[in-house]
Amino acid sequence: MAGYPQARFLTSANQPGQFLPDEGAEVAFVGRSNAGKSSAINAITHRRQLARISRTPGRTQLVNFFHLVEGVRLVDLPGYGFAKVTVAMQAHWRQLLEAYFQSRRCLRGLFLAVDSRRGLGPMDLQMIEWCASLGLPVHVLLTKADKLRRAEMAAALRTAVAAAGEGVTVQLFSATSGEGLEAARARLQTLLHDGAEKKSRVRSTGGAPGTNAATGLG
Ligand SMILES: Nc1nc2c(ncn2[C@@H]2O[C@H](COP(=O)(O)OP(=O)(O)O)[C@@H](O)[C@H]2O)c(=O)[nH]1
Ligand SMILES: [Mg+2]
Repeated sequence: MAGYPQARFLTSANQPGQFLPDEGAEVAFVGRSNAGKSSAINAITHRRQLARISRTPGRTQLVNFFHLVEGVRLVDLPGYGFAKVTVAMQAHWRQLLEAYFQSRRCLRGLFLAVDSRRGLGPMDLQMIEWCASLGLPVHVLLTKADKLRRAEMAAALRTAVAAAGEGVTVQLFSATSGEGLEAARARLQTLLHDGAEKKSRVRSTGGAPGTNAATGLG
């Protein structure tokens, strides 16, 4: 498969009012800052330009929408774990993510990018828990697998599968080597076609992860 030749950047949102109309289907990418989200979107779509856009400083704190095919979008959500973040920025990020997750009936699932060398951190686990409470499927990409030896890859996968828990799918991925690329595209297609159809998502959840002071955005 050659990717998504029609993929293109649509818009960035800094507040819920700027989200695109809630129609069709979308899958959102989330993870720590630098985990490899933008590179994964680039590799999966096979469009270099997209990753460059979502790496542009200033856009990393925004919700970036990409057209994939007719009626279908990818969404690059602002990353977490960045050290230099003010309390005001954290509050803004939480509010933006909560609004996004709670308002998008078109959201079919989440791709969670996790650096395969670091494994799942507390924020990743909170994100998984939060999605479970919303009935949203999560697929973990263990990124930068090209940095690991085969045995290390197997160990990283085992550890992540155990940490992520039931109902979460996990795979090794490398935007550089193409490892896991077809598996990721297949999972994306499955989510877009069979993912959670949100009728009325629970509103009274614990809210977005990131309440602890050590949590930065990126
Ligand atoms: N070796 C390697 N480096 C990667 C890979 N994916 C991303 N990176 C690097 O990791 C850094 C962060 O990637 P980026 O996609 O911008 O992460 P984001 O902040 O989650 O969007 C960049 O320097 C990338 O070149 C990969 O598969 N292999
Ligand atoms: Mg990025």
